[in-house]
Parts: sequence; C-alpha cells; structure tokens
Amino acid sequence: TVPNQPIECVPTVVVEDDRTGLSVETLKRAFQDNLFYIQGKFANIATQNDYYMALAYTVRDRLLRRWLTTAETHTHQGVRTVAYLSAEFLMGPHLGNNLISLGIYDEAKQAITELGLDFDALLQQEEEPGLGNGGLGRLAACYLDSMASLDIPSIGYGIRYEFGIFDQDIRDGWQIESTDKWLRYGNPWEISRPEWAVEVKLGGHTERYTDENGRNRTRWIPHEVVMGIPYDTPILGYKTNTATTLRLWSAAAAESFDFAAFNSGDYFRAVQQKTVSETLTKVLYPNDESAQGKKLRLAQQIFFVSCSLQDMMLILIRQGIPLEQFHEKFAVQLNDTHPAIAVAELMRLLMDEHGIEWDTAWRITQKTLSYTNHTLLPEALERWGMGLFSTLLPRHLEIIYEINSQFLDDIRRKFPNDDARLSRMSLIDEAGERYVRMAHLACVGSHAINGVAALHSELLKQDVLRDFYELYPEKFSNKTNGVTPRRFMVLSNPRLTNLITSKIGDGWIKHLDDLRKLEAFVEDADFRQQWRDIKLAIKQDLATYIKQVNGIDVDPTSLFDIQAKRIHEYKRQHLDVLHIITLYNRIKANPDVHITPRTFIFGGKAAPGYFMAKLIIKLINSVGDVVNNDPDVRDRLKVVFLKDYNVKFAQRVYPAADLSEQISLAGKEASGTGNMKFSMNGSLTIGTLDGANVEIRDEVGAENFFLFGLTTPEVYELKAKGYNPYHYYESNPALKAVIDRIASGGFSNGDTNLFNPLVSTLLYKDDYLLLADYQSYIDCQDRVSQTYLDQEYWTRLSILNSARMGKFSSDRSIREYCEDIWYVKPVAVELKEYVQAGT
Ligand code: AZC
Repeated sequence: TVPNQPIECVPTVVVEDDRTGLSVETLKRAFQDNLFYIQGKFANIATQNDYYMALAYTVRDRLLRRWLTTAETHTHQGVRTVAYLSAEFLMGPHLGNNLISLGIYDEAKQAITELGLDFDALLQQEEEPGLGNGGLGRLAACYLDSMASLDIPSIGYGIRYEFGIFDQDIRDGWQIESTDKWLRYGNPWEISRPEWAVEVKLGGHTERYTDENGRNRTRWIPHEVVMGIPYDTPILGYKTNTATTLRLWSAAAAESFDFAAFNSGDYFRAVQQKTVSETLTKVLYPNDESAQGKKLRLAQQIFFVSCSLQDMMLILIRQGIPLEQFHEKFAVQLNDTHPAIAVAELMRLLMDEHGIEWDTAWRITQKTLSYTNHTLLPEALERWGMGLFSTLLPRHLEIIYEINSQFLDDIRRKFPNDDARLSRMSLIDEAGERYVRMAHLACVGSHAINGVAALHSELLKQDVLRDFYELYPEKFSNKTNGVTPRRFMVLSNPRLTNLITSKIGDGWIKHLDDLRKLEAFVEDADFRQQWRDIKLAIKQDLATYIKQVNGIDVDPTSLFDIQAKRIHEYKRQHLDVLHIITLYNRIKANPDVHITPRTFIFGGKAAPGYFMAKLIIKLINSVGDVVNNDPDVRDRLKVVFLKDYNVKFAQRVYPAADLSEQISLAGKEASGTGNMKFSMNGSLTIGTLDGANVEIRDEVGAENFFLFGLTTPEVYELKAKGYNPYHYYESNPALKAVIDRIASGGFSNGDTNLFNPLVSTLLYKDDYLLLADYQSYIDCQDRVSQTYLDQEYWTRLSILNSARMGKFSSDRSIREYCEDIWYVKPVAVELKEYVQAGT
C-alpha cells in the first residue's frame, strides 16, 4: 500500500486498561511503564524532564480515544466545522490543563506523590509553547478550549514555530532577549502527520492557457515550492468527549523540486535549498515593530494559509464532497489580518487548481470567511509593499486586482462621483509607494467583520473601518472577548476554586454565570475570612517566588498592585510609574506621611525593536532600585519587575493581585483579556473606560470599580483642539516634581540623558495623554489606598468582582460566534468500545 492511502481497518489491539484507566494505581503503573519504554530510563538516572515526559505520555494516552473518536464522528456526520486561522496560538502548558479536562488532576497528583516525586515540580517542568505575542494569540487558545468544551466541531490552524516568543532576561535593568528553544527536549503533545503534507508555491510568474474544455485558465509557475508538514495536538474539552485538533504547519524542503540539482551532482545547492525552506517556520515575529518589508513574514502567512485551505479541501475530496460545498462544510475565521491572504488563496485554489468559475468561487469565499479585527492603532494595520508582494505572490496580486476592480465598481454605483472614497477604500494604497491593504482585503472577502469589545466595535464603525461600515453595515457585529475559566481559575487558582465549589457546587466551571450565586455569601463573615485567607496565602507564595527570583523582600499583607501585559506606550506602564514616584515624593517630603503599603509588580515583554518600551522597562527597574533601598521608605513601597512574563507565569500572577492595572488611554486598547482574568480571581480594577473595561464595570457595578481618566470622546476633543502636555506639567506641582525627579537623574545616578527620550516625549508630544490623565489617576489611586484600609469592605468588593464575571467566559463568546457568524452547532461525541478485528 502507498503510505498516505489509508487502508480499511478496525483497530486490532484491545486498548488496555493501562492506557486508559483513571485510577491512582493504573496511573502509577502507566507512568512507570512510560518512563521505561518511552523515555528509556531506569528511575535512578531519570531526570526531572524524563518524569515530566512519562507523565505527559500517560495523560496523552488517555486523550487518544476521545480524540480519534471525535474526528471520526465529525467526518461521519459531515458536520460544518470551524477552522480558526491564527498566526499565533499562545497555548501555555498542556499537562495541568489536560488533567483538569480529564477530571483526573487529584488522582494524578496522588499517584505522583505516592511515587515519591514532586507533582508541582513536574507541572513546572513543561516548556510552554509560546507561539504568540500576547492577547491575540492567547485569545485563540482560549477559544480552542471553549470550542472543544462546547462540543463545537473545530480545528485551529497555525504555524509550528521552532522558536516561539523570545525569552526575556533583565540585566542592569534592561531587557535582554534570547531564543525560546521550547522543542529542545521534545514535545509529547504533538503527533506529526507527514503523510498529509501539502506543497506551497512561492515567487515566479503566471501564464495563461486554454484547458481541455476550451476555457481560459491561469497557471502559476513558482520559483520555489515548500512543503508543509502538519503537527497535530489534541485539545480536550472540559469534562466532555470532544477532543479537537490544533494543526500547526512546519516548513520543509520539497525534495522532489530540486531533484535536478541532486542528479547533476550539485548536492550542496540542493541541501542549501532545504535550509532556506526550513527557515520559513523558524521564528515567531515579535509584534509592535513596523511589520513592513518583512518578506519572511508574508511568506509565513501565505504558507500556513495555503496549507490550511488545501488541507480542508483534501478532507472534503477524500469524502467525495464537491468543493462547491466548501462553505457549507467550513466556517473559516481570520484572526486579525495575518491570515487575510486567505481571500486570494481560496479564490486561487478554487479557480486555478479546481477549475471553478470566478463568480462561484467568489460566492464560496465570502460565505466561508469572516474577519476579527484586534486593533484600533492605524499604524498596526498590516499592509505589504507592492514590490515584495508581486515578487512573492504574483498570482495573488492578479486576483486581488480583479477583486479590487469589481469592488471599486460596486462603490461607484453606490456612491457616484466620490473619488476620495474610492482611494480611501481601494485594496491598493496608491498614495505614495504602493501597498496592498490587508484589512481591506479581509473586509471585502468576508461575510462578517467583528471587533472584540463593544466600544472597539463601535470605534471600528465610526473610525478605522467607517467606509466599509457605510458600504456593508450588515457585515459588522461585536463579539466581546472572553477567557477560559478552566485554565485561569480552576488550574491556576485551586484554592479559590475549592472554596467557590464548596459553596455553590462546580457547575460554574461550565456555566460561569453561576458565579452569581456567590453574592449570597457576601455578608457571611466566615466566608469573607476564608476568601481573604486564600488571597493572603497566594500572595505569600508569590512573595516567596519574588524573593527567589529578584531577591526582594515584599510584605504579603501589602496591597499587591499588578500590571502584567506587553509593554507599550498606549498601555501606559509609565503612568503607573508616575504614581509610584508621586508616593515616593510624598515620603521624601515627609517620611512620616501615612502611606498604605503597596507592592507594585510589573511583568511583560517589549518588542525587541521598540526603543521606548525598552526604556520603560529600564525606568521601572531604576525606580525600583531607588525606592526599594531608600531607608525613608521603610519598606512601605516595593517595586518589582518580574522577568519573562508568559502564560505559565501569568497563572501564578492573576490569583495574587489585589489591584489590576488597566490604564490604557481610552480608545486604544481593543479589549484586553488580562483585565478579565484578574477580576475573576477577585482582584479589583483601576481602569479607564477603554476596551472591555467598560463592560466589566457595567457587570460588576460602578461602585465596585475604580474608574479614572478621559473618555474616548474627550480624548478626541482634546486632541482636536490641540493638546499641550507642557501646560499640565507647569500647572501641577506634584506632577512637575515627579517629572523633574526623573529628568534630573534621580533614578539614573545623576545621569540626565538616560531617560531624556521618555521625559521629552511626555512633555512635548505625549500621544497617549499621560499628563492629561495624571491627576485623575492619582486621585483614584488615593481612593484605592483608602479603601484597602477597610479589609472587610475590600473583601466584599473582591467577592462581587468574581461573582459577576460570568459574561467574560470564552464560552459565551464562542456561543455568539457560532450563532451569528459561523452557523455551527454542537455535536455530541459518543465513545464506542473498540472491538478486536473480526469480532
Ligand atoms: C490584542 C489587543 O491589543 C487586545 O486589546 C485584545 O484583547 C487582544 O488582541 C485579543 O483580542 N492585539 C494583539 O495582541 N495584537 C497582536 C498583533 O498581537
């Protein structure tokens, strides 16, 4: 048989108890068996990683029956499937999450402990797959969890980067990047499927020809062909039989292509070609840098999009389903514009490779695709220079020109004599150097366009995508983000989970609205005491960690004030710093002043090319050095920058916060999802009316949320009338003293140059209006400090915050996508017992 032709078969092996059994005894046996047979080690020489791998394989075995049965069920029933296309999936470690989904966390812990090993250390051993930058990639991961948990037929398609988001170290206060070698010790969760590899073309030129039916067709003669190899990871839903797939593509040389070189004896050239191909999926691009001119990034996009669409077509072809039904079988979601080339690629595959006519192909494309926008920053909208685009994707460019010409005709009909509109909306930016506008391509080629929070979706309609809204109002909707309570409560906060479950049962884990039942306990003093004790214990753990990693002593009873997210000027970590310095100045002016003790904790990575963001990290660390060591402070303030913020670490941080900093300038943060994770774990929020903060405040109640700052319309108004930051500096003595302390070298050993770029940006430009929002922020922080003194009252607010977070479960988001955009329904998966062949 040919290896990639499946043979008719029924499993011939009875799946034995040691591969499926869930009791402590079976788990122990399986673990020891895997240590011996898979890791190939006796216990006396096994490393921590060997133990981790043995446990991971033990768990994976227990997923497989559900995984294969899910695939078989979906294929058999010919269901419509969601294909979530994302250049990033920030999954975080799998082991703990899979144990929770399988419902055997406690059993596994007991088994490992009885074998004399440290279970938590084994969980920590897992290298997380950091295949994403931040919110966008993590959202994709939460959505996979929710789709599986809700029994939605679904598959995540992305890129198997060999190196994920860089590791961050801090040296002398500065960020230092190093490569993330997450695959170094192997990845027990993936199964490669080389038999399902596909080929992707790049470069070259196109030709016209007439096919056997006399039709004019186009053929693409590429310069290069790269092979895409799928690697599959199971995504088990929480306590259900559905296990869906994350299919990540890895690039490899298409051997056959350079056969000529091999035959002519040019062995080295042929092998070199191989390394060029494999570079394609080497590394994840850090965001925030100007994405322009990055040929490899565009190549990554077409690579994973083409692989994924071809894969979907093969799935249909294998089942004998005609491709005219593509849109009935797949709902393809574009996670931002990174996969937007799918519009042209789907057209190309349908027409050039499968002979479908333009009109039919276009109808299928629009019905299949939908697009989620994640940013309001105009500078972050992707566009590709024409030179680059035409060199790499000559055929796609032709298709885009044709789409554009029909699209512009449509606009001319609806808005006659409006040339300005035509040039604003064109898929091609012709203002100076010519660019392909990916967001426009995504809007035209999709049947649905959504933002990720109510405010963001409104601003898309009024601002960033206004012309598109006027043309196709029916395509627009809002889908407020959500996060999975399985990872961000059950797994990361077992103590709080147990307390909640002891009061209201465990239904909330699948129906987060049930958390409302906690409101009944707000007036129960015992409950409040338990709630507080848990928070304190978690803070104590974080304090121990901080001591180990940063060598700083922090007081667990102090207010833990945390800002953890990517470092960006619009997120305003430096506004948080201005507050710290304000408190420091108060102490320096009067060492006996009353200050509510606070620990300021920061975590987050800056894009390696983003100078200002890196300088903000240096500033945080420099302020920390001064404040943490000044005897006048008497340990009332501590500033800690925790390096290498990632999912694993985030899980430790969210539960430990008293106060969550969500202080972006109104109108800039599309949604935020960290804001939700903090609140769920009983943190209060200080925030602006930005992104999903608005909805969080609506849910928890204005009286339970610390609001400050300008609103979006006020921001627009202030900018329109001419914003002058210097005026705020001059007229506010406390603010002036803060800026002056930085500018005069108060945190740089007298060096007045080091932070000058930051200081002068604030004084003379201040695009993100820190100085305008400063006083409002400080006043609000003073209210926070005052409120924290009344611990009983604070605890009530903390409980209410958790209790009212039901809306922000990603299950709710996914239900909305299913109903309004994907038209996909849950499918129950029934586990059948395997039978032996012939019985
Ligand atoms: C982020 C947005 O900044 C954030 O507000 C939102 O919550 C999140 O997407 C999920 O929708 N955007 C990104 O992370 N963007 C990139 C390119 O990483």
